[in-house]
This record gives sequence, C-alpha cells and structure tokens, in this order.
Amino acid sequence: MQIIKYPEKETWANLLTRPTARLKEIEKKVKPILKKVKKKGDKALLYYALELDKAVLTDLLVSQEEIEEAKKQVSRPLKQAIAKAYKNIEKFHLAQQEKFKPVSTMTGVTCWRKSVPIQRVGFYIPGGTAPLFSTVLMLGIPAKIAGCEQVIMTTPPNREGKVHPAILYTADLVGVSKIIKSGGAQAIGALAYGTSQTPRVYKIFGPGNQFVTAAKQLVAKQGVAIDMPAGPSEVAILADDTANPAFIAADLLSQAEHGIDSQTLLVTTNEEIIQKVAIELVAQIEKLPRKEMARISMTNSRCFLVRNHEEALDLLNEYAPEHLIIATQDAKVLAERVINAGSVFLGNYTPEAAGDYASGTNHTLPTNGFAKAYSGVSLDSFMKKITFQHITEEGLQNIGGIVEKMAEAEMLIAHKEAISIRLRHLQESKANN
Ligand code: HSO
Ligand code: ZN
Repeated sequence: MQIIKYPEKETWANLLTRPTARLKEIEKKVKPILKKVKKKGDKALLYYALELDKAVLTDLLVSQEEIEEAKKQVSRPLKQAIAKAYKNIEKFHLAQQEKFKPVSTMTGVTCWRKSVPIQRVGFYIPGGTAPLFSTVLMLGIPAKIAGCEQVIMTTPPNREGKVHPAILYTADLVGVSKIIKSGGAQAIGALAYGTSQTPRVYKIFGPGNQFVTAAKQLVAKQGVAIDMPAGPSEVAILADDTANPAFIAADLLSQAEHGIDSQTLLVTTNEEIIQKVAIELVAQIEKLPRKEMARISMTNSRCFLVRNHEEALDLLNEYAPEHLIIATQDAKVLAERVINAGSVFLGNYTPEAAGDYASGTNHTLPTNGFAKAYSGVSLDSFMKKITFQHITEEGLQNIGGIVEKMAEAEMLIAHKEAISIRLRHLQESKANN
C-alpha cells in the first residue's frame, strides 16, 4: 500500500489516476473479431470458442438438458441463499417502478410519460476463474420487472464446452430466453449484430475484461446501446478511529481478489489506523485462495492521510469511486456530502460484499470515474421513457401563439405554419357556425 500523507489539492488529480488501459492496442485486436462475427456469424463464434477458449463446441446454444443438469448440480444451501438474495434484489428494484401522472401544462395541453421495456436485451456474463452468477441476478431481475420480452445471455464455455452450473441455474431463475456459449469480444459482436443462433439485441449489459469492454464501446458507436463504459472494479474506504482495521482490510481484499487491476483506496484522518490495516492485510491475505491476484492488485492500492473529513470527501468526490465505504462515527451525516460514487456503504457492519450479492442494490456500477456522470444499473436501465401529449382545440389556441413566435424567431416557417394552418381552420369553422 502506497501511503500519501496530506497531499496538496493540486496533486490530487495526478494521485487519483487509474492506470489507463491500452485501449488503442486492444481495439486493434477487437475490430477484426467483430468484423468476422458480423460476416460469418455462428461459424465465427465456433471458431473463436476453439481458438480463444479452447472449447470444441457442437452447439452454441445451451440446451434444456444442460439447464436441468445444472439445476441438479447446484447445492440446496446455495439455492436457498440465491432465493433470499433474489427476494431482496427484487424488492429493491420493484420499488423503482414509477407511475407518472399526466400533467396539464396549460389548459387543454396534457403531457405524460410512460416507461416501456426495451424489447430485446443482451447480457454478457464472464466465466473464467470467478463465475459471476450474482451478475445474472443483478441484470436478470430488473429486466424481468421491466418486462423485457427477450433476454439473450452470452457466457464463455470452459474447455469441456460447459457453462458453470450456478450461471445456468440463475439464468433459468430470472427467465433468460437463450444462452449462447460464447465469450470475449466475439460474444459482444454476436449480441450486437445477431447470428443465426443469437438474436440481435438493442442494449448490452454486463462486465467483462478489456476486450469485452472495448468491443462494447465499439458496437456502441455503431448504434447498440450499452449499460455503461466499464473498467476494473474499485472500492474506496473512508475510515476514522471508530473503524475496525480488520474489517477495512477484509473489504480492501474482497475488492483486490477480483483481479490484478482492481483498485483500492483508503482515506483516513487517523494515521494509526493505516498501520493497523497494513498489519491486518498481511495476515488476512495469506488465507485467500486468490492471494496472488490480490497481492498484485494491492500493489496499486493507495492510502491517503488527510486533515479532516471535509478534505476526505472532496478527495473522494474527485475520485468518484464505484464503491464507497464510509466507516466513521458520523457515516450517515458524511453520506449526505457524497456527490460522486456508484454505491455507498455506511458503517462498520455494511461491507461492500453485502451489496455485491444480496442486500438488494445493484452491483453493476460505474467505474473509472464515470460515477461523476453515470448511475449504476437499475430498473430504468431496461426501459425507455416515451413521452405523449394531447392538445385540444382550446389548448392549441392557448399554446399556438407561443410556438408561432418562437418558430418565426428561429426562421423555421414550416413549423410556424403547422400551427397557423390549424388556428386558421379553427377560426373558419367558428365563423361558419
Ligand atoms: N464487486 C463486483 C461485483 C461482484 N462481486 C460480483 C462479487 N461478485 C462489482 O461491483
Ligand atoms: Zn465484488
């Protein structure tokens, strides 16, 4: 852990930079993959499954038998835990449903808004060392509540051509329509362009490595919506002397085990706690199966000693962390001053891991400083908001003059005429009556 004591404000931006991915280099590799998928469809997916995932596939589509088999393989206690997490996530996202009442902006002018589900959405679920079935819940539950008609999921197969049973089990639970065994940039291509097995989707969700992220960004330029530009996962912790150093170390490590590029930050006003956390880290990391990964990631970890909480919050708002843990006595008060963060965890007994799996909030969150302008995935992410309006004859008389004046000033006379023609018509029919 790199310790930075009382840094001057001018140095913050520099000290808070995330390691930049070599996006241009990655794009160079991803572009031909996307091109091939666009041209060759399923053939390209099978080719890359063999080439990159070393999986010989006979079929890209996960079969019903495979799902039934997976259901048997997931243990009962895990199923029970998933069911409880499901309920909480559902409860939290159900509360996000909004009913918008029609608004009469002027007499005779009524406007309203309706949320309509995106018909076809795509999920990318990473496989690899950590089968993120929790992400299936975080995306699938709001998609189901929103009422998306079709959910197409892609996930990389292992060398035996299989998908982790918990991923299949949760996909079935949330009602995923189709599961395609494909990972990496090629899977994003399949979702964006469609193949004979993969229906083309309108929006792609889900985390992934640098290739997946680059592919998402490239297809976004071609008109497919994406959830958000994603980078490596990150946590920032604000701690005072009431924080428990062992808890802090555990939270830092739970982030660090995600991958070698995970970001961890500790901000504190208390110098003593830094030493205690450092001691805890050494002890706790040894017990982790993913200690090698966590160790590499922790070399990027930074610890800021600041003068007061005011300064701490300014620094954290500048960093805009994906996850922010506030382990201070007045956590709830400080929380009011958070402007930029994906998700905030308050108090000593609110670890990020709770939100990662089961408390109810979504774990698909903006990283890489995007929390300054982006929100995490929510029910809204699966909906479009369509506005409607209706104007009566009286309404047109009320609003007509305003529009005519403005259109004329913009020198858009056809716009003005669209109003005038109707007003004249109303006047004439009035005269005829
Ligand atoms: N911390 C990750 C989510 C996750 N953690 C999934 C465990 N499983 C990104 O927010
Ligand atoms: Zn996590």
